Amino acid sequence: MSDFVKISRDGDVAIVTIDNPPVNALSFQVREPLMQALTSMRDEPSVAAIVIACAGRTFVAGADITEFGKPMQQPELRAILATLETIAKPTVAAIHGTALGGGLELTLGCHFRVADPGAKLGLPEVKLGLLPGGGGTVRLPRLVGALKALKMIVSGTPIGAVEAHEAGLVDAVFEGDLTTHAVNFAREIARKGGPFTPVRDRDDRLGETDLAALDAEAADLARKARGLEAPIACAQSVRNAITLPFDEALAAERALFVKLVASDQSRAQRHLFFAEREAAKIPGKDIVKRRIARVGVIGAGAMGGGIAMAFANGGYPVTLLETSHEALQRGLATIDKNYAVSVARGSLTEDARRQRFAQFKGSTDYADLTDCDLIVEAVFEDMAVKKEVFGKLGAVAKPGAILATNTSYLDINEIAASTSRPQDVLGLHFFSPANVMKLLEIVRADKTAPDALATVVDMARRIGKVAVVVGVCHGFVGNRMLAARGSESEALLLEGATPSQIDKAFTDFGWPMGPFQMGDLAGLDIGWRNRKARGLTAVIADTLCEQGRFGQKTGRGFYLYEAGARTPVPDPEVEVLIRDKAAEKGIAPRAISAEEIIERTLYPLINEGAKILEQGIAARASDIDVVWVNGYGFPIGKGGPMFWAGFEGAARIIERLDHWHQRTGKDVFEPAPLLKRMAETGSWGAGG
Ligand code: 3H9
Repeated sequence: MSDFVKISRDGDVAIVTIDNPPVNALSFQVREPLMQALTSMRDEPSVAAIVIACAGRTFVAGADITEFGKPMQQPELRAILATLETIAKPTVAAIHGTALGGGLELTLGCHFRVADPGAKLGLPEVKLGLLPGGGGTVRLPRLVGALKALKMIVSGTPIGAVEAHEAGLVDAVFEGDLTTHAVNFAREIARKGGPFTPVRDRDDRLGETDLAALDAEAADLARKARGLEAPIACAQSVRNAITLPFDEALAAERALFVKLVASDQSRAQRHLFFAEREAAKIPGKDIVKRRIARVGVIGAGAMGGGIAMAFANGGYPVTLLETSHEALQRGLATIDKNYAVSVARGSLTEDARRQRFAQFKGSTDYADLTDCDLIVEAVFEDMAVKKEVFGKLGAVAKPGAILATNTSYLDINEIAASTSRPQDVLGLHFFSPANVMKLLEIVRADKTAPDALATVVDMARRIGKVAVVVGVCHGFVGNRMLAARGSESEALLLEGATPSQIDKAFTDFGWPMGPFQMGDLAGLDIGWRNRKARGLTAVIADTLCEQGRFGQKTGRGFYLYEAGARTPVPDPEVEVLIRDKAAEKGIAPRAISAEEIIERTLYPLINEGAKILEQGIAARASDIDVVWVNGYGFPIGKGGPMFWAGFEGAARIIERLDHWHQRTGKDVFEPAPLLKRMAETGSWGAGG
């Protein structure tokens, strides 16, 4: 017996309970006593069957991720599974909460699996840049078929208990006390008598595999992997399960796992796993939070509508405010249409659609916001307009209501000063489309009260957002760094690169799209307006906007778009424009390599990140990574810009920045002191 694994008895059934809060990860401290418990119960004549269960809120949620990259202490999970498979008495896993990764693999070493109706089962290793390394790719296809296993393993998305039951992964789903049901199930099976076939020897479902269909699916997945190695290794390993004898397939899976666990991509993805959880931690965690029962959203345009949907999806009733009845009806109709699309795609049931839509109350009267506990404005990005809104909110909102602005750039301290209650004001910077994008920059203004901040950090989790707390500056973390990237993308055009050449360097690097495709998608007029307000220029982008080329919405931007299509088509007119503007500035075009494109655009971005850290706008380097991966599509396999800087080496980054600084004299190239310290110490400091 140990603190982490306990054995109890219910008559002739032994219950082995794992108790390693918070998620029962299979740490060394669990594996050792678990192995002992299983061998002793195997050899105990008075035991007819064994149930493996977990204490606390979940079944085993996987291997202990913190152990990866360190020498693995014995026994490993593989050895536990091999021992489980020597047990002739029935073994039953009782699954509640989540059985993930090594947790699900542990259940696959059992003869049977029973589950609570709310349980979720999956192999999410791919999200950590890994493949299941405890036999999951070889055993799961034996229960659910190769195609279903491939989809589960390559997506990493868990399935519910009912689906798992239908698929053959779970043998029974029980309402009520799961351990009692599992014990009765085990006893009944033992009474009927064996032999009981371990999953490794069940190959009845392997014969049904259509290898051509499997290969087609794997090829499609490889195409979508965008340079990530893990999804391809997952697909290869599932194929091995079909084409190789069990032990050979298992050995091949192990070899792939060992290679991946040591890879930069997996290190990067594991960094992100912990970075996301770290980002949600703010000082004063035990602070008493305010209650949010109803949310108000001002503005029912694309942004406000998306924000309102995000809240409704998280279960909050929403009051949606517009200036006119027509605008309100238009906004509500768009929301309704968006939900209908989700129903048509099968991601939402008709019932859920009705429930979500019923959360909305429309209004054109500020007085209707008096019962809201959190009010988010998403009106026009203009300081005077925002101040007017906050002035009205100061008058109508109930005492203690949190007043949030969705501004992307404006000074929230100035906005807060326009109310009589600056302690209640903060920024909630959603990313478009707000009901889809995971990132939420929570902006703490100088006078924001700690309990207001803590309340919205909790709220963010409830609506499924990855929250990062940032400070006030122009563009906060994400857009401020984006500006550094943008100015160099434009400079590269003038020096001889084309938009498609730059965008291709980005997609080859692993981004979903390059800066010009992204600009066209978001609308070039947004940046144009913002530059004009600040007296800045971007000669190519400004000229395109002057010509009414705002991007996809006008069918023309840096690229051409056929009616209704989103595929960018290079436009010779734009290339002529770029060369003309370069000639006007006396810049002779030169050949520019993909390597230079990446370094010229991303090194200044990292440099800006270092300045942001120095100024305390972000608390940790890893927070900046979370912003870039979740809000801007920075490739997960590189871990975010600040983590990737570690791969590149700060000394090299400084050397290139110095070089360009001498050539251009631009501030963006002036290396931040923190970057220099990174070069000396190899760390950004906290969260690096
Ligand atoms: C694997 O299994 C490999 C095998 O195939 C092969 C082995 C040979 N390890 O997310 P939360 C911590 S790979 C260590 O906030 P929730 C987490 O950091 C693994 N720590 O809770 C946090 O710590 P803190 C495959 C872990 O309720 C705390 O637990 N499995 C692990 O929102 C609470 O986490 C996965 O990838 C872990 N495995 O969500 C599943 N998991 O409080 C990973 C969590 O100090 N886990 N922690 O910040 C999850 O997806 C979610 O944690 C879960 C709970 C859904 C379980």
